Formats: sequence, C-alpha cells, structure tokens
Amino acid sequence: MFEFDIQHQDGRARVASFTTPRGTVTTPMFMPVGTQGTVKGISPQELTEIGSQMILGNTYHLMLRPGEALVEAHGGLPGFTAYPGPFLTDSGGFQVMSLGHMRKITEEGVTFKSHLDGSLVNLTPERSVAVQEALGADVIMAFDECPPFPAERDYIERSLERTIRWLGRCLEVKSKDEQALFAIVQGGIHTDLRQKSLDLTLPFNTPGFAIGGLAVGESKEEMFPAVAFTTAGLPQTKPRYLMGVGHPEDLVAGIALGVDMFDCVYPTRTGRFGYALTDDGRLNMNSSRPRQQLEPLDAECDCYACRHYTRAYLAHLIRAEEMLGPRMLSLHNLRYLHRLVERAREAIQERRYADWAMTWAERYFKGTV
Ligand code: PRF
Ligand code: ZN
Repeated sequence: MFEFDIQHQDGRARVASFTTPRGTVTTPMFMPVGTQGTVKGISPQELTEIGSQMILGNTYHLMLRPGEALVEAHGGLPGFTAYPGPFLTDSGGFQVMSLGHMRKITEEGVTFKSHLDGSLVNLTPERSVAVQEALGADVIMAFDECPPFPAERDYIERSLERTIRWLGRCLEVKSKDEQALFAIVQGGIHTDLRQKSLDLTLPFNTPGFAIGGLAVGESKEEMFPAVAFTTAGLPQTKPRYLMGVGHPEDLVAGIALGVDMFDCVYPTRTGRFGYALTDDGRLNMNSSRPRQQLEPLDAECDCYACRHYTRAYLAHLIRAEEMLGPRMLSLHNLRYLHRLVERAREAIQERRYADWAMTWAERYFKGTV
C-alpha cells in the first residue's frame, strides 16, 4: 500500500513516487505545515493549485485543541480540514519539548503542562499512536525524543536508546494498515551516535525513515555532515524525511544528499513577517523600495499573487496591515518551494543536478535583500 518507486537517480539525489492510500506523491517534495489543522491563511483549494502534495498535522496541538475525538468525528483530518490529503502527522514529542511547560521525561513518556490552559497532560508512545490513528493521516510518526542543542553526548545516547524502545511500543499498538509509521533516527550531530541509532532503528523495517534531532540550533556546518552520514546509512528503497528543515538552500543541499521529504514553517512564517522568497534571495517587503515597484513579486513565479499583483500593491497591503498581504506572501513562498523541488526533480531526471544546484546557489546567494 505504501510503494516507494525510484524513477531517476543522479548521484545520491533521486526522484521517486510514493503511493499512499490518499494518493501518489512525487518526491523530493516539500510539505506545508498545518499545525492546527490549517496551513496558516491558505485554503485547501489554494494548496492544491500551488502543487502541495502532502500536508503536515500535529498530534500535540490537535490533541489539546480541539481534541482528536472531534477530528475523528469528521472522518479524520481530510474531513475536518476539507483538504483531501494525503496527510502526515508528527508524533508530538518534539512539540512538547518546544512548547510545553514543566515537562518531565520518563521511560513511560512525557508529562507536561499544556501551553493553552496549564493543565497536566501525559503523552506516551501508546497515546501518540492512538491520537494519530484518530487524526487519520496516511503517514504517522514514531514518538521520539529530540534532545535540545547543545546537549551532553551521554544524554543524547540515553535518549536515542529510549527512542528505540518507544518505537517498539508504537509499533506494538499500531492497528491500522492504511497508515504507514515512519521511524525517526536521532543521535544529534555525533556520527557514532547516528550510527548507533541507525543500527537499532533499521531492523524495525518501517516503510520510511525520518532524520530527527537536527535544525535545533546547531550550525549548518554541523547539520549537513549529520544528514549526509544518516542518508548514507538508510536503505535506498525507502523514503527519507528530514524533519523541520526547509530553507531553500537546505532543500537544495538535502536533495543532493538523498533526502526525499521536507517540512518547515519557514515559508509561511517568513511570509507573515513580510518576506518573499525568490531566486535572487529573500525580498524584504517591509522596506521602502518595493513600495514603488510596479513589477510582480517574482517574475518567474506562476502563483496567484505574482500573476495579479505588483510589489507596490503587496507592500501597501503589508504596511496597512491588511490580511491579504501576509496571505499572499505565504502563498507565494509555498509555491516558490514547490517550484524549487519541481526544478530539482527535473534536473535529477536529466542528470544535471549538481550543475543546476550550483547555478541556483550562485544566484540565490548574490541576493537582493
Ligand atoms: N522529532 C519529531 N519531530 C520533529 C523533529 C524531531 O526530531 C524535528 C527536528 N528538527 C522537527 N520536528 N518527532
Ligand atoms: Zn509567486
């Protein structure tokens, strides 16, 4: 049911089709983040139009509000959100660590105070899987621990061992064949710990593998070697998902290293802050220059904002704090990342990925900002 079919390969980069119950997606792909059951400001119709393939949902947020039972009463995330899917849900552990208060981690799971009302909540591998089964995504994630950066090597090691035991507990209670559970490789930026995590994770033979524990504050000089090491140790024949990573240059480099799936709040968040992604770098729409520019945000983009509006109009919307402004910048930024991976796939198909990536980077880092 979850076939992963590699169609083209160029170095370590690959183009594949990944079949899920709610449709087949083409990788490498970027997944917009819909934390609260919505990609902030963007309708399902718009997501479909800009080429989104799979949307992310969050166990942590949805179990606290509105509660997974209400989502389940709608037939899961597709019914609740009116986005037909496919969906992927994260398991909650990472969000507990970044949002929950007074969290306590034990072998059993995590206890934390809700960021909404301060109530005490328990999240265990079993509960995470139960919530994710109620949310009904096509791909669900193992309940893991993502240590903060920096953390003691010793702590990272004990934590990755616990993550393996939690993976076993997740698979033990998982009951729906129409959902694929991806394991998450941890180990921080230490190659020997990444190897240990790989050695302990691979035998579970899950239908896909995620690379967790990165993009948590380490430098890119530390992150990319860990990505390269981990993808090299993962099976060729299964999808690889680099969690929470999604600056344009990270996609271009990650794809070169054999990553298939990415997610990040970056395009929507930076859009809400008034920044637009282009091949010439990130454009600051809060500055005075765009206010007089009659050209589109990005002449090469085919999104609704670029087809209909001038930079001057969009800059006006942002300055006037009109909600269409952040909405259109979010829409454009998502389309930019979808177009970026589309171009990457084309380059892989034509076996010119390194050339394309270098040409892209040269222009992007010349920048306009
Ligand atoms: N684990 C989970 N979700 C995540 C991460 C992780 O390590 C990251 C790390 N950047 C983002 N989202 N479960
Ligand atoms: Zn655009």
